[in-house]
Amino acid sequence: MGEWVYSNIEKEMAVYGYDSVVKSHCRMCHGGCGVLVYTKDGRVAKIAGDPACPINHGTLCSKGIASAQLAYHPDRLTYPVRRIGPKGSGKWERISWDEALDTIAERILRYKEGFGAESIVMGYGTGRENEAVIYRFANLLGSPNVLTAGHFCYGPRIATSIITCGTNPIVDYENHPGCIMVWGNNLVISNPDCYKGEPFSVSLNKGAKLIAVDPRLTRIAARADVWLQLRPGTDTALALGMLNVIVNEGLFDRDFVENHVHGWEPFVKRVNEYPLDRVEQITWVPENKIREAARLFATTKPAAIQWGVAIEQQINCADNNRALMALMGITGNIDVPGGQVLFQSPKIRNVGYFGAHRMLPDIQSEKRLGGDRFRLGGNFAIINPKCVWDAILEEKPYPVKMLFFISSNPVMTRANAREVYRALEQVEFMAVSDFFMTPTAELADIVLPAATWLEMDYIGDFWKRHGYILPRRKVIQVGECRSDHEMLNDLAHRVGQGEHWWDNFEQALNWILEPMGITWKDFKKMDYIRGDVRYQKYKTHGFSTPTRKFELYSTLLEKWGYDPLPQYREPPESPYSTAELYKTYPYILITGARSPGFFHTENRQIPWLRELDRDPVVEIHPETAKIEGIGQGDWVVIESPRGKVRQRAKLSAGIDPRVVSAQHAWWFPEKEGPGHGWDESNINILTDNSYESCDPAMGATHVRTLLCRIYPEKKNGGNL
Ligand SMILES: Nc1nc2c(c(=O)[nH]1)N[C@H]1C(S)=C(S)[C@@H](COP(=O)(O)OP(=O)(O)OC[C@H]3O[C@@H](n4cnc5c(=O)[nH]c(N)nc54)[C@H](O)[C@@H]3O)O[C@H]1N2
Ligand SMILES: Nc1nc2c(c(=O)[nH]1)N[C@H]1C(S)=C(S)[C@@H](COP(=O)(O)OP(=O)(O)OC[C@H]3O[C@@H](n4cnc5c(=O)[nH]c(N)nc54)[C@H](O)[C@@H]3O)O[C@H]1N2
Ligand code: SF4
Ligand SMILES: [Mo]
Repeated sequence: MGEWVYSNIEKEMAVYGYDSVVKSHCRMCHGGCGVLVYTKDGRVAKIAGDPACPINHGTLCSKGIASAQLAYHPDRLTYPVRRIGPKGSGKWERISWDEALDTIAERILRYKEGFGAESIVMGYGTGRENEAVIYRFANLLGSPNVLTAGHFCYGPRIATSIITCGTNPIVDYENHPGCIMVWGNNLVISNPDCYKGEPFSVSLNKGAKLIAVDPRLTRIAARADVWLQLRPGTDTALALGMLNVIVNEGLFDRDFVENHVHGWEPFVKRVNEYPLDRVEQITWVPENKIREAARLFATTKPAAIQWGVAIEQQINCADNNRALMALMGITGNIDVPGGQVLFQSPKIRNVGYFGAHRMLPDIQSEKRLGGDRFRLGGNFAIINPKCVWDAILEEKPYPVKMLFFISSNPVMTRANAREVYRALEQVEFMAVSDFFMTPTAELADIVLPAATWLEMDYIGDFWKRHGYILPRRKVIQVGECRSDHEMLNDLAHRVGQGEHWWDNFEQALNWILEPMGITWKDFKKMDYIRGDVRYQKYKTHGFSTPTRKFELYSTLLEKWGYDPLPQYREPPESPYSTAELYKTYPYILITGARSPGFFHTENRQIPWLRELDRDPVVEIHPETAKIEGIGQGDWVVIESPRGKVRQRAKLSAGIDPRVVSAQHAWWFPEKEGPGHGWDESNINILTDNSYESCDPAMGATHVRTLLCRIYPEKKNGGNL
């Protein structure tokens, strides 16, 4: 393979006059794909997939290919700025890095002294491979408050798998599962976390059976042997129904159940509370389909569940995860080739260690916002965003004085966006690090210009659980942009953390790699390193849980005061739990299905990517459209009890007529004015963040199970 790549590269270089080709590691999404970056006259001229990379085998998505349009975008921030007018005025002046970091450091020290380190909240959104440095900085500062998307994204999968079996089980596509159950996930579009759509598609082409659990007829659902079109938010009931079939028909793995699980009897009692007639009523999925899927999953070996974020953005977040883990476990698919493997990382200092979690004193960790309310989240250093907004707006339980967002756009991406906006307007001091002046950055006091993946050296996939690490190599420098790693390393020295940091970030990379006896310079010459691959490790070591077993019955959840077994709760807003409201808001609203070119709020200004989707789109069934007088492509108003926004209608027979699916994260960089239309189509104006509506253990907000009404914009006089 390697030879093929290089002979072609030489030909291409000669024909097109490229001056170099750098092997690197894309991070336009959660990252992962190996790339070849071609340069000409010192600039990136082309990006191609690296066929020798074990993650993507030469394939790339549209975002990876368009990376240079991000790096060289004319609107990019290329130097630090300070706001000189009122918040949102759009008036900024250029300052030096020294002045920017000195100002931020001075505020940090001032608030720590006056209000305690907990009054400073560090924040990021989804994973950008900077989370380990952010946690390190916060923990050493003594702040237990790092606001991430972890309450309703990926954090729940990690937290629940750690308490159930010690780590996150990853689908082993390299050994081709015989059956794949894709649950609330659309990986051929989203390529999320540890996964890429390509190896999944290869396993399908090799003949894997496919079950899809999704309220929409996605491309994956269209290829499925069984498609379960469930009512949004009823996943736990569906999984318990499938478990009921597997338990009562004796389709489980007896050896695994007898020797390796904890809590079988109470578990069986619980699944018996979910007979299929009850489950059909809750989920809207016909009994026979549930049975067919359960049998197919349990009797095809090996089998795996490809789970996605949809199961997490609900009141049943933790229990959805736990019920799906029970399905993986009792069918004997944990840690077997082609099943779900508890992969081991290479022997380096891992993200948890780098994040210095152990260095946060207990007395500070006890102050974590919402830690006593959402105890599963709190125990994994994850906080619910509303706790931060309340601490700013009402100073409860103590005042938060400073926010430092490093790669997040919370006015677009967190529930109840108007409350988020108010909190950001009110907070005493806010710093942001980003590529662009986003609606969130517009409310900051200081904005720092961040480097893209093309502008940094780093150990790619360091945080993932698939067992690989790959070098990301710096190719270019744009303006004064700096990586978040270098920026925080520098800031740490200014707030008295110097002894725990390095003279430059290359030394940090050396420190991470040190246990393997190599340096960054050695690693830079390598393609990748993979941890040891061994299966069924539990047979000799047990699972890394309090009982050393696979905990169907969670002893930790019990200790923290929760039901130790998965159970179904009706969504906080639904045709059944809020029947009165349903009369006025007669559709179930799901939000956030991904589109290929965007990454949440990102890329709306990238020409190749905006061309793929010009406008925000809401999917509705043609019958619903007819009832509401909506035509294909019309601008429509979507309204919930909390507000309304506009998107364009896309009619699709692949969605239940009672459900509508709206896109999230839409703003319009091309619009004049500091807000750039942040509240016109932002679906999080409609979402709910009340504590009662969140998952009680994890603190996840239910951005996928709302009620709404929908009507043509013109009926409303054209104004919102
Ligand atoms: N209604 C609804 N809301 C949702 C979702 C949904 O499905 N429905 N999904 C949720 C999920 S799963 C998530 S994870 C969150 C994501 O929430 P966020 O992470 O807040 O979303 P992004 O738009 O990706 O914001 C990232 C910002 O960081 C910048 N950025 C990107 N890379 C870097 C970097 O390396 N360094 C720095 N300093 N800046 C960088 C980008 O320009 C962008 O402005 O959104 C959530 N919001
Ligand atoms: N291009 C692109 N890629 C991305 C992102 C992006 O914004 N754009 N975001 C990244 C991030 S942070 C994340 S978390 C991942 C998420 O990636 P995925 O996990 O693939 O999530 P989604 O595409 O949001 O949703 C998956 C499916 O869940 C379905 N769904 C909605 N409600 C429910 C429900 O109640 N139950 C079930 N079973 N299914 C439901 C939707 O119809 C959708 O098809 O993608 C990552 N990758
Ligand atoms: S899937 Fe992610 S890592 Fe791969 S090319 Fe696309 S953006 Fe880059
Ligand atoms: Mo996410």
